[in-house]
Amino acid sequence: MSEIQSLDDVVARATAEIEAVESEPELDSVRVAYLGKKGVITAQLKSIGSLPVEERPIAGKAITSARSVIEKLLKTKRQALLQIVHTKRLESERIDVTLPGRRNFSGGPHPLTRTLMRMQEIFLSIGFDIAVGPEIEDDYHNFEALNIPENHPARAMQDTFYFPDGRLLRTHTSPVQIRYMGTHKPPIRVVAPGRVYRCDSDITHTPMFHQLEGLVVDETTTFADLKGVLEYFVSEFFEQQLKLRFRPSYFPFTEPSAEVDISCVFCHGDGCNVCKRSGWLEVLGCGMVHPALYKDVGIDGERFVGYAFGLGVERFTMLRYGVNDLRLFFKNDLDMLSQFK
Ligand code: 2NM
Repeated sequence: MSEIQSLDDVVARATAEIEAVESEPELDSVRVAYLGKKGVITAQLKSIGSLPVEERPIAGKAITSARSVIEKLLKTKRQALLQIVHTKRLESERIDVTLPGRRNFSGGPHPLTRTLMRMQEIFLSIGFDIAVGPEIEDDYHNFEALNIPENHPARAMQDTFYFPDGRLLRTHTSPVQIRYMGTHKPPIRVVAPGRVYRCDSDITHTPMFHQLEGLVVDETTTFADLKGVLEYFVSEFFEQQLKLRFRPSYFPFTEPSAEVDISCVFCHGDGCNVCKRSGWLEVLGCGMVHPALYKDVGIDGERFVGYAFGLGVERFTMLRYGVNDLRLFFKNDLDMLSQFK
């Protein structure tokens, strides 16, 4: 009877200890204390041998039943502890699926790229080819072949970026057309878009800018053809019927040469701030190809005539999108660029 009473105490103590446990390692030490090799219950079982034979079955039953009660308590507690760990983990890893998603910032072509693509589409649609060439050029293709004399100011160090070996960064895309004439026979219809470089930097000039130049060479090409193509091009580009005004000018590579004004795309000729109340915007240079350019490329200047023109891509982009500062194109300011998507 005394063993049974003390067994009840053991179970009561074990129950209280298991109840108080807060972690699995703690629970394990309680288990060892009661059921381990040197545990309380194990000691009780060992002591059965010293009891009188007739008491042994009763004591054995009582001890094993106490053991199974403790085992059951341990098992239940272990499950409860696992449940707490699980709940805590679910809580900490909770995802609020109602939160708005992270924004996906998508880029787009630079406004100058968009203008270049738009210009090329227009010229492709009227039968022009597109040609590109090196940005590092030699004196021959950039100046000499274009009839630009040795003493011309454009050749000076303060206007052109020279490399120590005499090569240079092209100052216009005309060398592309010189190269094109060397590899293609007339009829020629080609535009050359790309980067060009000049030693110039102020609010209206950047050391690198973009040009698109055109060249047509055929047997019956006239200045009237040039006027027609330019009028079609600028009207398509600005999506409005524009008037053109040709003013006599001079370029070494064309004769005669002209500067081209378009009726103001903002005030349509009435006069505004952009056109300085003149109603006109200067946007192009052009002329009939100087016969000297045909000499080295093997085109017969008696049989063929041609026209050429050149324009600044930045200027066209500013007019089309209403950008009032050239330098905005080169700052990579996302607030500015994201307006062109
Ligand atoms: C201009 C004005 C006039 C031009 C000439 C050529 C070439 F190489 F074919 F002869 N390309 N572009 C030209 C003519 C460019 O820009 C204001």
